[in-house]
Amino acid sequence: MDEQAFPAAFGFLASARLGEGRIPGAAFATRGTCTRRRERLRTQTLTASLVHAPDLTPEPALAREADTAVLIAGEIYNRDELRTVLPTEAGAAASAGQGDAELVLALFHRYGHHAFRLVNGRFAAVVAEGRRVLLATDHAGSVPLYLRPGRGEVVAATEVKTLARYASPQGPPIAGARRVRRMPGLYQVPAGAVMVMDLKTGTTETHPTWAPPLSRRIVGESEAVEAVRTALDASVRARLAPGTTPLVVLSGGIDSSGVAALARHAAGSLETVSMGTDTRNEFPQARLVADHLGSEHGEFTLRTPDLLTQLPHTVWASESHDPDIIEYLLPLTALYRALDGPGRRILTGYGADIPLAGMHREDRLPDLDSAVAHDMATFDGLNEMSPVLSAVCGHWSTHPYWDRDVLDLLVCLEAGLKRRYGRDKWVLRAAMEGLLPEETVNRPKLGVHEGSGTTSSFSLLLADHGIPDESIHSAKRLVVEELFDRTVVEGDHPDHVSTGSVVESVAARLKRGAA
Ligand code: AMP
Ligand code: PCX
Ligand code: MG
Repeated sequence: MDEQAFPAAFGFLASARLGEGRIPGAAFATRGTCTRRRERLRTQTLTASLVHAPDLTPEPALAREADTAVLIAGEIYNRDELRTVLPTEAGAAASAGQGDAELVLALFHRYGHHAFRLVNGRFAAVVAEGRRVLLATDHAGSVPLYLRPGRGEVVAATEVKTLARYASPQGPPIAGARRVRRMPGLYQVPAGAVMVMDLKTGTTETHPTWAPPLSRRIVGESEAVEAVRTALDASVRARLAPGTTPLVVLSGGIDSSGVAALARHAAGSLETVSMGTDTRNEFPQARLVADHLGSEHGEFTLRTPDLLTQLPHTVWASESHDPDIIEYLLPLTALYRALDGPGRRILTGYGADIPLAGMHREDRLPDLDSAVAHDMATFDGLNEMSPVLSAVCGHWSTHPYWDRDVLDLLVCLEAGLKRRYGRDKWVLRAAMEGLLPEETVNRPKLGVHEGSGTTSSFSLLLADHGIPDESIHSAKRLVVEELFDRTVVEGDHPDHVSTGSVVESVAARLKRGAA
């Protein structure tokens, strides 16, 4: 396994405690090796179970100097830029392969909690110093981070299921943090935020480190196209592991095809994989791109009933109970689970439709910008980019469109650049011209849940259980919530939770309610 293919840690369960600490044990959905670590500081002890790729040392995920300790899951994409603001020795130490925790530690010494305003990455981090504990997420909250706050001890984890035993109704309320369904006393750290807690008093402050741009920029066509191509290219390059062949999950739409093209040019080689079901696939469109780029391409087909049996796994991994999001994530879960063999670093086109309003299919610009503003204001807490979705099979996934710089740029482009000449996502399509077949650049694309037939098969399953059309969406919500309660709150393994029986019980409940 190539060392560079993975971050030093995929996730953690950590405790920061005044005095002596106990090392918490954890059952993660993330597949990997668990390593325990303890750092005794002057007034507190930071202990952690880190889950990481087998055969790799998690040491670069931890750093300690005097009375400060840093723990990080995930990775940083603007390392070189960050090093330029550090004193030469700290910059040199951080670049000597000592890892992202070392880099965060050096930034923290210089900027305090404001350090997290500088980082462009996919991470969740804990900093312990004195009697303070800091919990930080990346701008997108793409690695979910949960906590049980308290006086004397704070427990934090990248999977909330590992905190289930810490749930308690007496938990103090916390301003600025989201509560977790049916897990009283547990909270989720907001996207783009650092929470600072005082272990002695139990008080908490939440500082935002990022917010989606609200303003829009008027930019000429060619300048906008060039900026998008440059930003996306840098984002893809930052996500490649040197000396390895990138793997892109390819639907054949412009989003993932654009990532595939840039990855192919940057790395010199490429692997791609597409999935479909027996009711629907986009294999020809993906194959066209794969042939054009000369990638080593794989296809696999899933039977629709087999796809639906994976619903419990999708909820268990993402810890999301939003029915629309679960529908988007279901085919991806199936795809990641079908990629057997050793863990891989995977690039996806996920998320491009949010800043570009790609799902919005009409010409009116006010509605387009309403969709962008709405989606950018509501993504937090949905966990749609959780690394656990692929890490359940030992893979590390990353999403170039939600790179902080790419996202800032795409969101703030005026709506007329997003929908132009009757095309959706025009600026992205124009940026990819010349890199992809003309047909790929111009083709309007279905969402992953449509292209793979997920939406229709989930609806059909509910209809087969006698649920009337007008109740399908609310029934989906009930099914997904029940799956969350079983696999996340109660800790049942998803292999032992049957989608069919949950659907049956929801159908019965709805019938009783209607009677
Ligand atoms: P979409 O909104 O369809 O672009 O879906 C999000 C991302 O998931 C895509 O950009 C691809 O990276 C991936 N994806 C979606 N559908 C498929 C598929 N059928 N096969 C492989 N990857 C897919
Ligand atoms: N997508 C979208 C994102 C789904 C919408 N999420 C949201 N509004 N928070 C994308 O890839 O951008 C599909 C299938 O389309 C997933
Ligand atoms: Mg898309």
